Amino acid sequence: MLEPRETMPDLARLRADVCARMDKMFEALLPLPDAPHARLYLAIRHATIGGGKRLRPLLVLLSGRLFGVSEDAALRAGLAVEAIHAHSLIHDDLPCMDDDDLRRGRPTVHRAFDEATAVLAGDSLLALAFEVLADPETHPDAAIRSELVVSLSRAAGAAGMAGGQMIDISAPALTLDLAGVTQLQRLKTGALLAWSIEAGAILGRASDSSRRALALYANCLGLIFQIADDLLDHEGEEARAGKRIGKDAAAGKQTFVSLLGAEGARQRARELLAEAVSHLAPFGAEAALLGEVAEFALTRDH
Ligand code: GRG
Repeated sequence: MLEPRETMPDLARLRADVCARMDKMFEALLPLPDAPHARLYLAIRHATIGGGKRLRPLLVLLSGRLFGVSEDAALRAGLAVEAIHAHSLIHDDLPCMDDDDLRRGRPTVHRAFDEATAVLAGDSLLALAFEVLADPETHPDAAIRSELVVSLSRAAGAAGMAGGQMIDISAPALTLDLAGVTQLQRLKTGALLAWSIEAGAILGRASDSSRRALALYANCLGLIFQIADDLLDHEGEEARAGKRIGKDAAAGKQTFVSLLGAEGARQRARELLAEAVSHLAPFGAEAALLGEVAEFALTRDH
């Protein structure tokens, strides 16, 4: 059990608990088979266990708490989005995309294993996400499970994250302006973060007005998260980030930092933080930790 909200005001501690729970859940779902394809399981475990900030499951949990959603249900939906996130990182690191050797301070999956295994590990995680969501253990009501599956499919697919990745790949040739970069990041990074917040509302049968307020908060959060990512890519440390930095400039991509300057981007993120918190007003003190997540998204160092 995670500690109850009353004794757990500290976001860092709650996040550490979510990290531990995610590791345990992935361990339980991915036992190593005594079979010829055990290598695939090793690769998936490499990508999912023992790393990452687990921001997306944390968001499902905090959003779900606003509507009385059980921890178990929220963390199952959180695991589903974390599986898709891991799929996207494995595929993004491949030589045909970003060609990276380091992720979360460890060799990327195609480096630790090989390219074909990395493609299959990413594919398997995409499938695992929907297996978990569609399981009655996630929610007894099939209509709720179906809404989770449909909305996550949209967030991950061509109209969401994968579409954003397509624009990103084309970005050096497109010379995007601020509206273009915002649109790219809303899809590539924002769609899964927004789904994480929406998932808590779906599980808790939240009202339309609550969903609208959370969607506005999510939009700000996604942009804050991406501006922080751009700043880390611009001025962070590789050892701390656990991944190669300075990639965007080297690839000739437009980012919030290249368009606004580092200080301008930081200022824009601070404005978005104030706006994000304002959208949480209808939920009162119950939503304080979501406000802290938005602050963490900006001040994080990796
Ligand atoms: C390959 C379909 C496909 C999509 C790839 C999300 C994505 C699209 C690529 C990831 C590349 C990247 C570094 C994007 C910037 C924002 C981002 C998603 C950063 C990583 O997310 P964190 O910081 O990672 O939450 P951790 O390691 O903490 O889980």
